[in-house]
Amino acid sequence: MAIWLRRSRSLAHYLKAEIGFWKVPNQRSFLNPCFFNPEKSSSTTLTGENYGNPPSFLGNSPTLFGSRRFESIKSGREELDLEDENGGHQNQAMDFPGGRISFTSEMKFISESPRERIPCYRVLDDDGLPIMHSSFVEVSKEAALKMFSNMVTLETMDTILYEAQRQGRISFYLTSIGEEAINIATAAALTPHDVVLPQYREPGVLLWRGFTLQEFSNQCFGNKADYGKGRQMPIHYGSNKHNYFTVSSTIATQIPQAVGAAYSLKMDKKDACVVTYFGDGGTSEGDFHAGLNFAAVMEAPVVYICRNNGWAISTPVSQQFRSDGVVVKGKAYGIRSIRVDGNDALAVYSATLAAREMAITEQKPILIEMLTYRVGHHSTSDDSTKYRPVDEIEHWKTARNPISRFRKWVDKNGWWSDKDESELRANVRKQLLQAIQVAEKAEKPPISNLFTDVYESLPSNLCEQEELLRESIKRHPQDYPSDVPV
Ligand SMILES: Cc1ncc(C[n+]2csc(CCOP(=O)(O)OP(=O)(O)O)c2C)c(N)n1
Ligand SMILES: [Mg+2]
Repeated sequence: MAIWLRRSRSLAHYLKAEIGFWKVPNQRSFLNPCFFNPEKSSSTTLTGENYGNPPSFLGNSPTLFGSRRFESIKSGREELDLEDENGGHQNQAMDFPGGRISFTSEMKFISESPRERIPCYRVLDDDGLPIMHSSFVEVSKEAALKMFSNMVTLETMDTILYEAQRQGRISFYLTSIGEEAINIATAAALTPHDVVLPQYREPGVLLWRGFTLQEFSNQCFGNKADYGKGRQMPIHYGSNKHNYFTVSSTIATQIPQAVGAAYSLKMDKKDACVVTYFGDGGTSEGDFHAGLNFAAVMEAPVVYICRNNGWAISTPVSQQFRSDGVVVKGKAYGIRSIRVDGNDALAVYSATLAAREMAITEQKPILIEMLTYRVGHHSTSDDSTKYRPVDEIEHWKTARNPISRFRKWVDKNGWWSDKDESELRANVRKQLLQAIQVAEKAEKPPISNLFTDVYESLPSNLCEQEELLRESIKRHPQDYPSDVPV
């Protein structure tokens, strides 16, 4: 009996730790239809006024998830003498630096490939129908239409600026096609105070925050109005006003940087978190591992959003890791994690909203692995048909398209028509073409800008380089763009 009681107590503890994953404060559950079922929910509606505000469904106290610091930090020789299953006595647990660990007499290696893979949270099926009993945050008509319009705008911007590169008008471009739901629905779940450290395939977050088509075009054309003063390649957007760090092509550098930014929010007791994005390829960098470990140990409020789109340029995920994707790596670092269908805007939105709330109220990192697919080539410097089947691309472009799936759901609610859509597309196209014309004609930043903004006073080697550049332009004017003021 004593043994049964002891075992049932540890079972209860286990359940609290593991199944607690599904619990929220005051015994409210993620699965409780009062909080997520669209028919019954009222408190979790995303309205035009409150989108971006913290949801009330998580309350203010910590959730009962299993993540915790392990109980004991006593280093120790102390071993606890406990009764075993067979009624015998043996040393069953010891205090070890970092926490208590139980003993087992079974020599058992942890399997490298569990039979069941971590399931993927989704709300809408491929036909845009809510899946029975799915738990999600209701979205108002106004907010849903803003999300949908932003996804269409992003797709249109990508199509036109990609063409502009093909016409030789800009030097480089990279699309987010196929990943519009991750871009827009994560942005919709954040507040403008949340600090974003992007990789490079997330311009939709800036779009959602109000960065204009003119501002996107100015950056791509590197003109005088570009906030980076024309010193970066196209698509390296950044905006102080929008709390969006400038894109850095060096893969994964933003992941540990996000911990520092989040720790500063923590010290200032801000009601905000840091959100950092990266691709599956980013997780193959050491920075990913250092960053996650650092965030977990420092309890930094950062939401890690991995866009697992199957490819890192031409390297498929199967050549990057043998683990069950990225989500399982969170657990290894002591980070609460979830796998989400990245092409289902409602699932992306709900999971990000919950992750943000937990990161802030509990002051700890959260990892979301979004499963998606890079429908476009890696960039204008790539031809992905050389290394992956066209059928695969086509399948994701059509059957698993995130915009059309969300459109079907919006349609079913009676909120949208074909006429609305063609008007929207025509309008965005017209605005963007105008923005491109303006950006193309605008003056370029002067050559002197190449040397400013790093050092307070220019060091001698840079003075020398500037002189050499100016001499070279004088001697070979035909080799330098005539529209850049010298
Ligand atoms: C440190 C570093 N290594 C390599 C590269 C070259 N590179 C640019 S993008 C990329 C692939 C990144 O893939 P992923 O993180 O999955 O993002 P995706 O392009 O799929 O969105 C690589 C290897 C780089 N920019 N920086
Ligand atoms: Mg990738």
